[in-house]
Amino acid sequence: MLKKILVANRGEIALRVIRACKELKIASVAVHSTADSNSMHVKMADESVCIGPPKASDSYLNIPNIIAACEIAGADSVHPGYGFLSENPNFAEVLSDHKIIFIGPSAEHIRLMGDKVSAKRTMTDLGVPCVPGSKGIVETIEQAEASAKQIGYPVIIKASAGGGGRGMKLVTQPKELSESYHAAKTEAESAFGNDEVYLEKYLLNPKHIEIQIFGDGFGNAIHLGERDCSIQRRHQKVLEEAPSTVLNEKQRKEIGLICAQAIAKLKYAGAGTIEFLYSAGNFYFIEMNTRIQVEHPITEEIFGIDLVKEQIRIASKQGLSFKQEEVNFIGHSIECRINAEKIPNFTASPGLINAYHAPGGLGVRIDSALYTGYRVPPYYDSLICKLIVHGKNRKEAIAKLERALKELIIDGVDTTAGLFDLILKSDTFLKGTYDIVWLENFLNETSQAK
Ligand code: MV4
Repeated sequence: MLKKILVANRGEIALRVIRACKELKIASVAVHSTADSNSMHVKMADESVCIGPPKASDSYLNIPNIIAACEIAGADSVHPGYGFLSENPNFAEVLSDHKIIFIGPSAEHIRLMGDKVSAKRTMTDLGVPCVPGSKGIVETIEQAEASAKQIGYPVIIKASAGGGGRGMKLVTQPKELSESYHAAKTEAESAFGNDEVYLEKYLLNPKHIEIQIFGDGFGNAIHLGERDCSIQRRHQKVLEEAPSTVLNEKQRKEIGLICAQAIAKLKYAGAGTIEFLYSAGNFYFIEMNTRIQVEHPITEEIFGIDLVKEQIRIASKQGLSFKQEEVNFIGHSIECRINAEKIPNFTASPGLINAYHAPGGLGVRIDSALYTGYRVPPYYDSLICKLIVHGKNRKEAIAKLERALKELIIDGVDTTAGLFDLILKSDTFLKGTYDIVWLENFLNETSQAK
């Protein structure tokens, strides 16, 4: 087993990893910028190392500083959390050069999935259904025209180095293609230093459904069902739930098995998420994330499995603690992401937390690094609290959420918590038939109603 894990992250996910370390009797090392000296993750870890000034590029993203922190603390491994260096193949490589274990997949697998064209080619070859599109990178406008004609409009141009919605261009008619193609390449070059783009059929109003997988690195892999992450605003997820209201047991088993088999064939090691667009009963692969995700708790709640502990087990070459046939999910779980932002424009709202009270009770979980007297710094992600509920069915989960939201107090900064009271009253949400465009339309309608 690993002996000392350095947690290369901050906020609630750093706490999440430290908690897993404590239960596994593994020593934990927090790293922090000078803006985070008073943060909960620093207080909760066994020891801490300052890694630089507030700017993330000088601290949480600074690879030499993090390696130095590992050396100072004598850490044998690093958990990257999500964001920051979690999907940086160079980081995984440098750690391995220093004989430090990266708790995550190999640099090769991170690189393979970070490049969206190679990810799609790999998944296609492994029998995973993908969105119809160009055969690899589109090198010229002539190729783009031929490809778009074959796919059929509307098409979407995506940057191979992009992902998560960055660097995409929707093209509805042939006459718009040339301008969009050149603009997409220029934007991709300046955003990612790589102008490679590819084309896909643009799917209208799909759901975003993702499959949680784990590989042990030796050719064994399992899936832990799906999460419906369709409720989002500007590519930021707002509320996630598991299981999805639109899948039956047969569909779930089928897509889960396809994913697990692909991951096994790759000899992938660690946690991963395979993202699909889901439309008219069909799954279309778009991207794979090679990290633990923000919304992992809803899978933990319904399966009763600690995903971070499984990551640590895999990194210490102990394999998974369970087999596919030994696990099943129970009930329904929902996560609300509460951000320090002011509605309706979602502008950042950092500042002093005057009062904080977390809800509790059966089936209510809070993953947060907040405490009364804490000052939310202006330098990082605005996520300050995840409220997660688990009920025996969706109706009970919704009732618990409604109740828990009433108990939650976050005073001193503006938050997005009020948004969830509105969402929970919507018929479309209650039916579960929402798609990826639903929330933005709903927000426009409700703000007009005022
Ligand atoms: C798409 C799409 C429709 N058709 N690809 C946005 C994030 C990135 N992961 C992929 N995205 C999309 N790709 C095709 N071929 C629509 C989106 C999309 C979306 C996807 C998931 C969640 C929210 C979204 C919001 C707008 C667009």
